[in-house]
Amino acid sequence: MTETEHNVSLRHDWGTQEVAALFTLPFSDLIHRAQAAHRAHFDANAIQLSTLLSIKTGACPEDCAYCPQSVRFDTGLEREALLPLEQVRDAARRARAAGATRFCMGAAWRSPRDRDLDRVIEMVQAVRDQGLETCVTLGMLESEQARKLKDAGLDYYNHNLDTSPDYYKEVVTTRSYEDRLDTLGHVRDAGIKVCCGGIVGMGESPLDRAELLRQLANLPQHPHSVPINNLVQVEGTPLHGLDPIDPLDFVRTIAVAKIMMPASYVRLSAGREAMSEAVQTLCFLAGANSIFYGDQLLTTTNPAHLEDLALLDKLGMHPEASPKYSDIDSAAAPRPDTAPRAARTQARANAG
Ligand code: SAM
Ligand code: DTB
Ligand code: SF4
Repeated sequence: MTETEHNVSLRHDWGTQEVAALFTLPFSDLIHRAQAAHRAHFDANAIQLSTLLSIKTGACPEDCAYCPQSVRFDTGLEREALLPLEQVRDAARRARAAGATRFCMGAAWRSPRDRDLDRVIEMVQAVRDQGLETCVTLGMLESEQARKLKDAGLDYYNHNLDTSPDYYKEVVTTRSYEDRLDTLGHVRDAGIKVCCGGIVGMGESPLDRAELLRQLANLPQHPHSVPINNLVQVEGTPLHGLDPIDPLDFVRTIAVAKIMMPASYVRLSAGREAMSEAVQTLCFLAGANSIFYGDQLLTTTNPAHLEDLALLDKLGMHPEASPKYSDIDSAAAPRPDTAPRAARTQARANAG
């Protein structure tokens, strides 16, 4: 299917009430609809693996209330300058050896300076050379910067809307929702695939969650990848100490995202460490088909990668093979210590 044909069946005219109504469906009906939407577009047993690396850490001038990297909050985080190229290359090599197919580099900037962008472009090229898809998240971009990244071969740009327009003002004051939408427009116009999602568990209302998803689905194109983060509460940030979201409301958010954007990868993103295997499994049932994979997110921890492989194995699921580099078979990644089941999973993955 071409991109245009593909988009014909996708809706961009969601109304507030109908999205809110999806959230209130009986749980079983909601999951059934999300599974059906998911299976129309994807192998329901394959999970895409993306590994994160913070290439520039801390001392960010923005005031995002959820973020441990803002210079305004005392979170005890040590700032780090832009990493040397060799260190990025090594991390990418390790990620690929562990079975990731995409490598996402994050920088704690409001927006990149041109000389920083040139160094990031070298990193993108080094990561591509390792046979990985590339993603960066560098803050706000001008259109010319987006074009330079496209020319360097960047596959994805991550820039989240984070929450509803109304609630955004409560969480971030140093930039606006419009700023975020402008950057997304530059990325899209440059022909880079968009990775855009948000965070739940920030004290937002159920309507804010519905509105975030409505904003995402009503963009001119659905983001190729939709990360749904569960707030990682870090001491020293203003959002530390909030009541966490009910896990079933988190699952509902994943399911509604999949129903509204069925052809997009919905990523079960930050916050998995605080989730049981059962809740993560419900997220997969609800149509999540991507995870951050590796022991570290940007500045906080993530489940150990062998634990993730063991969970997929237990569920009869498998890592998605690289869509771009056909020589890479993620299912050949190091397996957890469950050889007979692992062998079955791999045989199934290879057959599909
Ligand atoms: N500085 C750039 C920006 O904000 O666009 C890129 C890096 S920023 C850390 C990338 C995304 O990480 C944010 O948009 C937010 O959605 C997510 N994030 C940051 N802190 C988080 C936290 N404590 N829990 C969950 N997600 C978080
Ligand atoms: C996204 O949506 N989540 C990632 C990635 N995009 C850049 C970041 C999660 C950060 C969690 C807190 C931390 O580790 O600093
Ligand atoms: Fe800076 Fe990004 Fe963190 Fe906001 S989310 S404080 S822009 S690193």
